[in-house]
This record gives sequence, C-alpha cells and structure tokens, in this order.
Amino acid sequence: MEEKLRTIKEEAHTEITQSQSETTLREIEIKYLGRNGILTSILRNVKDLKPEDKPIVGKLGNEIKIYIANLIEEQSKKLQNKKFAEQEKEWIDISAYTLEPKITGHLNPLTSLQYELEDIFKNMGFHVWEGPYLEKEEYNFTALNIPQDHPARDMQDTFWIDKNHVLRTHTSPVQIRAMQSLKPPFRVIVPGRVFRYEATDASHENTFYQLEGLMIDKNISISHLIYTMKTFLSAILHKDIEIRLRPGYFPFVEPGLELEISCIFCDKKGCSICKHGGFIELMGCGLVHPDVLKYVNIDPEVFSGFAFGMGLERLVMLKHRINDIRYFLGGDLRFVTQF
Ligand code: FA5
Repeated sequence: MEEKLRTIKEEAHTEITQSQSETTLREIEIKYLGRNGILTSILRNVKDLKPEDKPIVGKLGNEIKIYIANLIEEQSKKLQNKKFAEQEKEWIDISAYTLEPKITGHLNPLTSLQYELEDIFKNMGFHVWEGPYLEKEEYNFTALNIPQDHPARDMQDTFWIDKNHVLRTHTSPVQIRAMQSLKPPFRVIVPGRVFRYEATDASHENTFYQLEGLMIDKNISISHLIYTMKTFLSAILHKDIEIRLRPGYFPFVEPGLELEISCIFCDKKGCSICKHGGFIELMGCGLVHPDVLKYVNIDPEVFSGFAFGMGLERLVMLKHRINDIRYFLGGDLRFVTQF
C-alpha cells in the first residue's frame, strides 16, 4: 500500500506540474482529493487495513493529501502569473494614436473674410478696434447725431435692454469710443457683431456682422474715401472694382452716401444678382458730421474724416454666391464644411 501511495504521489505530481489551465487543475483536484477521489477513498478505507498498516498508510496518505493540495495551489499561482505576464506583453497604450486624428474644425467664412480684411486695412495703416455688444444708448444714437425722439432712430429696429442700454444696432458707436480715446490723426476699423429686432429673410438677419471704418486727419475728402474703398474691395474680391456713390441718409455723416460696386458676376452687363442694374449696393459711408466731431471734442475746423460701415455677410455672399443669409446661423454642417 505504501508503494501504491508513492506512485499516486508521483503521478499526481506529474499531472499537476504539466497542467496548463485552471480547469485541468480543478479536474486533478477532484480526481485525487474529491469526495470519491483516489486518495480520499484510500484514507476512507484505512479502518479496514491490518492494525500494523493503519498508522503508516494514514500518516503517509495525509502527507500526500497535503502535498497534492499545496502543489495544486502553487501551480495555480504559476499559471496566473504566466497569464498576467502574457497580458502585459500585449498591453494596450490607450494614449497612443492608432489613426490619424480627423480634423473637421475650420474657420467660418465670415471669420476668414474678417481676418483678410483686417490684413488689408492694417497694410493701409488702420488699427483694429473692438467695442461692447451691450452698448450705451448715448453711443449707439445720441453721440451719432441721432437724438432721442428723432425719426432716424426708427431706421434701425432695436433690442432695448433698458432705458439707457441697447444691443448695438451697428458698429458705429465704436467710432465715438475711438474718437474719445485716440488723438487725431488716426485710422481704425471695427469688425463685430450687431443686432436688430428685424424679421429675417434671404438678405436680412437679426444678428449679423459689420465692419466699420474711420479715418480722422486734416483735409480728408470724399476722394480719400473712394480710393480706400476701391483699394480694399479690389483686394478682397480679387478684381478691379468700379465704385458708384448715391446719396444716403445717415445722420452721423455729411454728405451721407450709399456705396455700390460694379457687379462682379456680369461686369456691369446686368444679371439677376445685380437686378440688371450692373451695380450692387454694399455699404453706407460719408464724411464724419461736424456735430459728431464736436461731441467728442475734435475741432471740425482743423480735422475731418470719413467713415463707412458694411455688412460682412453681404460681402461673403457676393464672394461665394450664397443666396440666403440665414445659412450663416443655420447650423447646417453641409453649409459650413464647404469653405
Ligand atoms: C449702418 O448700420 C451704418 N452704421 C453704416 C454707416 C457707417 C454709414 C458709417 C455711414 C458711416 P445700415 O443700416 O445701412 O447702416 O447697415 C450697413 C450695412 O449692414 C448694410 O449695407 C448691409 O450690408 C448690412 N445690413 C444692414 N441690415 C442688415 C440685416 N438685417 N442683415 C444683414 N445685413 C444687414
């Protein structure tokens, strides 16, 4: 019996040390140590052995039982460590890029145009200025020669915040801010968002962008205005542009003018875009009104200036042949990803 037990020990040793999975180990455990396992059965039957064999087989049987149990546990640990070591080899670095990142963001066509305009004007000696969206009523109207109760206030439908504040209806109030802060001569442009309490249609938004320009110096005349407009419009539209001026009413300039450009689509021959007139209306402009200069303590006898204000959407629409201004704020990716 002693010999049989030693053979069982050797066989169990071989099986355990050669096993490669937890499942096999559990099967071996059941085979030797389970309720009806080989070793369990031998120990259960010790009582039937000869009295002199009982202590030897009992002792040796129990030693082998502990030996097998320990060996199974040891092998189990070895298998687990091996498994972890293998996993470590194929460790995934989640911080590493496996694919090229997809870049979908880019500048909105309005922003690109604004940056292009800023570059053109900077080359002509203009500084870029900004002003607040929530503007004092005084700067949006009164200082621009549009006093309270003047009918000109109705020309721009206004979001009133309270009696003294509005969402600016144009970038012209920044003219006042610039003239109060800078000493003439100077040149500034002011790109920015403006707001009007207006019903929208293909060419009108309630939130849109304007670009304001202001030049104050000695002896400024309409010729300076025309030259500057022609230069920047030809640069931005990559074409020689012809300009036409018609009288326009803006209380803060005198004379006030509406500027039209020769149609870039038909070269003045007439088409649906210029409504067969050969020219397209683009912006308001004029020479700064003496009353506005006086309001900011600039002597109109010494200094004069020109100012202009145009809608940026309208210019982008011309450049890219966009037929509805509402696309800009529509949030349709098919629209923005074209540019
Ligand atoms: C003004 O806002 C004047 N501040 C412009 C100005 C500045 C005149 C300096 C003289 C000197 P007007 O309301 O016409 O003027 O607007 C100027 C431009 O903004 C228009 O020519 C047009 O291009 C654009 N615009 C006006 N209303 C809208 C609108 N609802 N949606 C989109 N663009 C608009």
